[in-house]
Amino acid sequence: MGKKNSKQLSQDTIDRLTTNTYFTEKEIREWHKGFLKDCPNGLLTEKGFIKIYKQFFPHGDPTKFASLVFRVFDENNDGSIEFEEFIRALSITSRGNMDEKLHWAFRLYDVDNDGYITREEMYNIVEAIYQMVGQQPLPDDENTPQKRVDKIFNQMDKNNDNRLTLEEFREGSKADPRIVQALSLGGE
Ligand SMILES: [Ca+2]
Ligand SMILES: [Ca+2]
Ligand SMILES: [Ca+2]
Repeated sequence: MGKKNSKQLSQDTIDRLTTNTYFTEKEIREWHKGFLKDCPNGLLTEKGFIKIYKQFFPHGDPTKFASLVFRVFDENNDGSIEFEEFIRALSITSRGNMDEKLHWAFRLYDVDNDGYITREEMYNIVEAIYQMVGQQPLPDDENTPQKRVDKIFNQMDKNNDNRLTLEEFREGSKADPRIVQALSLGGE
């Protein structure tokens, strides 16, 4: 498949998306209209993506978090989100089942894509969430990013090798659903 005109929504694309996502054809067409309104050339750039987040988090700085989420949306790593990538990500984050959401979240946390989440990677995300909501943790706060990460890690890292596999992440998140909730910030 070559690079098609990204502005047009072909029947092929619609069929593929209705098969692979939780959206109906009608919803997909609606989303496409809105997508083109925001991105007239059919491609959502990182800059545009950050701008959308800024509308939702006017009191904080969502730049870092939005950049991290952008990576997960941009499946083919070409530096922009095309409509299909947008819909697939939206389908999982808004309507996906627990396993799909967890797998998606795992990809978000695993920034270097090596199949493991390290403490640093998790710290990175938690810190980005704090920045986004504009919350300044107090030095003695129970909930500083560092303390939260250590707590989550100790709970999840069953074999104590200082990195989380998808399986450890999945089991740990099921035991503590707040982790998944934190991720739907911006999803709904
Ligand atoms: Ca892309
Ligand atoms: Ca990693
Ligand atoms: Ca481990």
